[in-house]
Amino acid sequence: MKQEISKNKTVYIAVSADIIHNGHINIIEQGAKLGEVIIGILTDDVIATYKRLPILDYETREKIFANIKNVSKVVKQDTLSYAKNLRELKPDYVVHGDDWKTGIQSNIRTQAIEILSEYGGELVEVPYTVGVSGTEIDESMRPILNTPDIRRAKLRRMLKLKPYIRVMEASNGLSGLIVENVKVENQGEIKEYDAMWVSSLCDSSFKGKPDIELVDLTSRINTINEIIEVTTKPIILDGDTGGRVEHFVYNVRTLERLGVSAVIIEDKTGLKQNSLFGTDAVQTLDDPYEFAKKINAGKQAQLTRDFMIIARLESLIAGAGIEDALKRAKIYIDAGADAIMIHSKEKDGQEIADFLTKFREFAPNVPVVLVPTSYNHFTEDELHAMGGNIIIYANHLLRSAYPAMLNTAKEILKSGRSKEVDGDCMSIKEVLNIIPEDRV
Ligand code: SPV
Ligand code: MG
Repeated sequence: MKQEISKNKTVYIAVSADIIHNGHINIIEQGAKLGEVIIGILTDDVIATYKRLPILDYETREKIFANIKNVSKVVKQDTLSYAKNLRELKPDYVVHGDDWKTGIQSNIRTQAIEILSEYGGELVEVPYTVGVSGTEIDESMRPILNTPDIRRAKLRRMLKLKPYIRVMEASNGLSGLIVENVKVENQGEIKEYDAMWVSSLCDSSFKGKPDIELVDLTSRINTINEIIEVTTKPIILDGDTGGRVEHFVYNVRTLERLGVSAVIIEDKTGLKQNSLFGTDAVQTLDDPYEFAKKINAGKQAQLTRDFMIIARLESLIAGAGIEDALKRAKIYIDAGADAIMIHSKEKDGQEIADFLTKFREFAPNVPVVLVPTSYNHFTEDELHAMGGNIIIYANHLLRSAYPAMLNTAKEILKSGRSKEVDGDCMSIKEVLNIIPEDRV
């Protein structure tokens, strides 16, 4: 008799389930005792916004779940909140592991309970399956599932799934690890960096060299390899001017092979000077049609669909104005640029805003990269609202590391011993623990 009643009941279980483990199966089994199991699968964009890109895409995860024993139906859950699906499906039960009572998911739980009570539904919490953690399995699998092909494709996947991409400079293995692993919890959301920027300014500065294309590609590739070896996030390379067309085409393939996702090249010629000098240095803009040829040759040379060549407009840096930048943007997009970067060293960000308003009139869907080093009062959300899709913090790890190192060096000199800097330094134990030996 009991069995009969439960047949008419429905049970809703939401999963992201990139990696399926016996914890999921336990919950489905528990759910099946109560009624017909409907699985709500979180969509790729929802997962990408609250944690990392899923390893398996929605379609694959849907197929897998539809074929699991005791699952009657699979539906999309396209928000982190259960609200929409619960109101639509009105399941008799929601089944979830009891691990969501605390932590980041507790708000979602509270809301689900409220909605269930609107129509008399019930939340059933089953004890968390001890000994399996999806997060731990995910973390241990990511380095393995990180072939150059998978890694390279991540940037384009993110561009499709996320409102904007947050990028931080990484200039060696250690700073790569920071960008890879640092997370903060903010209003129920875990925030982390999406990708890494291998800056010419920082790569050169860490080598004690000026940012004038003196550090050659072989050396830049060593840096990239160092980062690639210990991280999984997509890499955007600052490719300076891209050099000669004849060299650029080879370099594109080298970068693709490594698993780099994008190279950004700037439309300057002659001795390259860092853009943040502005017109205090000689900034010579390339002929736009010559630069377009370089972009086009690169696009022809690339072997994969995923790799991106991004055209960086230096008109505002060189004092040539917004109209010049817009004209060039059109030419570079026609030549095949996958995105543009507009750079400015003005503090108020007005010329960036004005450029973007006009740019979006003729290129509504071309991704735009912004590097808000000077106009850093804007939040990411504001930059996104202005038209930015990739936001790069281009040099902040270098800029914070250098003064800290300098201060320590000075204090030891002053004191004639190192005791005074104990408070500024991490302990040796912490150093030894930054990098676990069994990472790979
Ligand atoms: C870099 O990080 O090397 C860049 C950005 O090219 S900027 O320094 O602002 O020119
Ligand atoms: Mg640079």
